[in-house]
Amino acid sequence: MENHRPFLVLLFFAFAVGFIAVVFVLRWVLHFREGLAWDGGAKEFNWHPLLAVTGFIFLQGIAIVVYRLPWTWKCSKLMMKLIHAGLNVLAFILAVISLVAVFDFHNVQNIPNMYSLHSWVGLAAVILFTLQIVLGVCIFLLPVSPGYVRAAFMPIHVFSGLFIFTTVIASALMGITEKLIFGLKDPKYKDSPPEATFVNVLGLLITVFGALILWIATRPSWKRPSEQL
Ligand code: ASC
Repeated sequence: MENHRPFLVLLFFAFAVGFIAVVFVLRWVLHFREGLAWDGGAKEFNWHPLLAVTGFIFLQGIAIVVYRLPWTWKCSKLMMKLIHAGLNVLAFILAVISLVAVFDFHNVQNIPNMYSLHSWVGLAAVILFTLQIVLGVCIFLLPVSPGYVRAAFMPIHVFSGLFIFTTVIASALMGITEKLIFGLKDPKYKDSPPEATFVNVLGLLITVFGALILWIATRPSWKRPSEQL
């Protein structure tokens, strides 16, 4: 029997840090900002960070490491693929709603779209994620592609998944910084009001969650036994 304890401790830690990040973003929009509504105003914008962190970061991170859970190794491979794909599709849906919220808010308020580096990197990540899901389903889930195609595509799928996840985190850090610079007027960001400190900590939590997921996903000895070859 292998010793799964280091893995389980780290996995629990990753889950806890990701969950706390979601709680932090919820407290940010409800306590420090205007709250949530679909009204074309600031409350509509607030869906953007909430759904991006919950879906595109937390759910995508969990989706990346589901194959590593020892208690799922008895489950069929198809079941695990469906869970991996399902979590990623859910992450995708939340990411798309978060984009609709921000575009709709900009259009109602006459704020230009797609000028910032945050928006370029973030939209690129959504486009690559779409491609990743479509190719992943076609190659690994549908019973159409032969084994050698799956084997050839697997390293690309793994690399692009980790790359997209990392890119989303980079985009979140830029978005957080932008929002603090735009949103904090009196006192300003540079005056370190409580909201600035709180949201800086949110950025750190997201970064630590990303590091833990990348570490867990890249340990060859923590793979599902049938895939350790
Ligand atoms: C799959 C699957 C795997 C890989 C492997 C190619 O669809 O279940 O374990 O692709 O066949 O690396």
